[in-house]
Parts: sequence; C-alpha cells; structure tokens
Amino acid sequence: MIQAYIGIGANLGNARDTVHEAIVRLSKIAGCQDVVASSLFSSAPIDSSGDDYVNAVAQLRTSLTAQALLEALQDIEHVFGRERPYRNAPRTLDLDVLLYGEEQINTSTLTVPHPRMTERAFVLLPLVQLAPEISIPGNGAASELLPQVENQIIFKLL
Ligand code: A4P
Ligand code: MG
Repeated sequence: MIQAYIGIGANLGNARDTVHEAIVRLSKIAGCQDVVASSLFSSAPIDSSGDDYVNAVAQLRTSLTAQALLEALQDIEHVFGRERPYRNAPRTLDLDVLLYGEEQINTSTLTVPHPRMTERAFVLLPLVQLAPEISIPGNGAASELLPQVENQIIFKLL
C-alpha cells in the first residue's frame, strides 16, 4: 500500500458541502482506505477567479497505481459536474494527486509531486496539519516552505 495525499478544492456552488462529500467519496474508492482529512480552509483564488475556494487535503492508503488513482479522482470530479471551459476556471470540484508515496512521476497525464503545491498555502497548510513531518520529494520538508507562502490569504473554517 502506498500513502498518497489528495488536494481538494472547490469554488462554485456549495463548496463546503462539496468538499465534505468528496472526502466521503474518496473513502469509497475501491483500493483506497484509511482516509484522513485535514480541516477545511477558505482561501482567496490564486491564478484563478470567482469566489474564495474551500480547500482541504486528504491522506489515504492505496493499492492503486498513481494513474488509476488519478482516474478515480477524475470520476469523482465528473460526478460533481466539473466542467473545464478553460485552464484554472472556477470549478465545482478539483482533485489533485499531490503526493504518491515518495515517487516522482512525469507522464503526459500525471506529474507528482503536484508541480505547484510548493508555492500554495492552500495545499501546504492542510498538508502540514495532517503530516507535520512530511517531505515533498525533490523539495524537502513541507513545513519549511510555509514561510514563503505566509502572505497568501487563507483561514481555517470552523
Ligand atoms: N495532471 C497532471 N498531474 C496531475 C496531478 N498530480 N493531479 C493532469 C491531478 N491532475 C494532474 O487538470 C488538467 C490535467 O492535469 C488533468 O487532465 C491531469 O491529466 P484539470 O484539473 O483538468 O485542470 P486545471 O484545474 O486547470 O489544472 P490544475 O492542475 O488542477 O490546476 P491547479 O494548478 O491545481 O490550480 N486557488 C485557490 N485558492 N484554491 C484552489 O484550490 N486551484 C487552482 C487550480 C487555481 N487556484 C486556486 C485553486
Ligand atoms: Mg486538477
């Protein structure tokens, strides 16, 4: 089993409910178990538009390949009516593979670690909440990246 981390983001519709429901869906993927979710965070859009996002990170253990995990995530996005009119458009639900064990993956469909995770408070804060000691392959400790994103507007939802 591989420990993976999934980034969850939503900024259309009832984003909070969507994120909660997405976490439930993650625990129902065949080949995934032990899903643990971070707190939910509200964050201002970065390179994107529309309402503030609701973001979270989920940790899970999986027997799926990284590509199969990505496809399972895309199936869940589809259930929530994700449309892709243009890159970084507001979205009902975005699920990203942030980390897949300690692997570094570069295929036409999958880049892991997620290439933009190191510069985003809405990924790093929930990730470090779940796994304070976690390292990002090729980048070192996630916690040490936090000072670089401390100017980004984000707060924990109650
Ligand atoms: N892909 C490659 N690597 C991965 C990966 N590790 N995880 C490919 C998931 N997908 C990966 O994704 C496009 C293609 O990326 C997929 O077909 C897959 O094969 P997409 O979700 O359709 O497109 P996108 O959303 O435009 O791109 P992406 O990469 O999800 O965007 P980002 O960079 O993650 O940015 N601001 C706030 N505050 N909160 C947010 O959650 N999210 C974004 C999305 C921008 N700004 C935000 C937030
Ligand atoms: Mg995505």
